[in-house]
Amino acid sequence: MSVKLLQLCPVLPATQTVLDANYTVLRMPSAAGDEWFAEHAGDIEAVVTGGHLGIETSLAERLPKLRIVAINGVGYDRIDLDAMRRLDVRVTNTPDVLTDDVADLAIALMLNAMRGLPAVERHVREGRWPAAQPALTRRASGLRYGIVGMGRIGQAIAQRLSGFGGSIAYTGPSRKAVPYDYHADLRSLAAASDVLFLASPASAATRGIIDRGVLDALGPQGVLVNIARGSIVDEPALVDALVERRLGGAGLDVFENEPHVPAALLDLPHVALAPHVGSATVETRHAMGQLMLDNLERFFAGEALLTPVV
Ligand code: 8YV
Repeated sequence: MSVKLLQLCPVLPATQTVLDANYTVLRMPSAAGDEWFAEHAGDIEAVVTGGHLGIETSLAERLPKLRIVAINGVGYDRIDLDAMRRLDVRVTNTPDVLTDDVADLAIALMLNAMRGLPAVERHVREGRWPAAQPALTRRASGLRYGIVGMGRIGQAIAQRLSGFGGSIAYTGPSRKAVPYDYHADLRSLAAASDVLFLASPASAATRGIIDRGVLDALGPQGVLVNIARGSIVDEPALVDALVERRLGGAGLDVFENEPHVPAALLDLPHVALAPHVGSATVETRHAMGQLMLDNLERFFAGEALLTPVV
């Protein structure tokens, strides 16, 4: 009898094939009631979930044999880690394998917001080139770049930016061994930046830290790029700043209430939007799936986890 595993998010077909071959995979109906829990919950030992999804503590508490939550993603902000420790549940994630793709997307969003690539492409596709040139855009190189969160992804963004000329500075809970200026204070970093990249993990400590004061410090020429989590930003304050042009632009892959994007952002030409696709390449999603599977396999073989969170 194979281990019973509850799958909360879709994975690539190749990953799914391995899951199905090695586990008894269950999915939870959206309206799972007491009957479903009575029939299945008693012997579920593993949960597979996405970084943006996590697992509610109340669900974990209803799975008495749960031993491991394997996240197919790097973020673990949707999981109460203290609760998992209390329930004696291990948690794994998929760091490193997605770093480069997420950093690439951060640069792409900066370029989309500043060079207006979606708009100039529409200009060509809609046959408007023969009649008119598109509006001029803004130079994205040689600027003062600020990075909030100098972890793996922040460092990968900095590496890419080093090819853009200009200067790089960062903030975070502590100074890192990197050759960039450190600002202990987020607002001071924003005031000293033309483009501010958000690459920090989401937590209670980072909720809403990009507030009106930070956005105003970034200012009417400043651009905000967020490839981390929507919760880091006070989203209504961001929308107001963009609509009132107190902020120069934004490139956003993540939002407070995904998949819902504030309607006011949809028509703003100085805003580039993406539907949380930082890690969404075939190569990276395969690597994430494999790392998630490897963690599960090692756990049930009694071996050390490759990328444990808890
Ligand atoms: C994905 C992510 O959206 O890794 C993360 O934390 O947010 C993204 O890679 C997701 O986790 C895929 O399941």
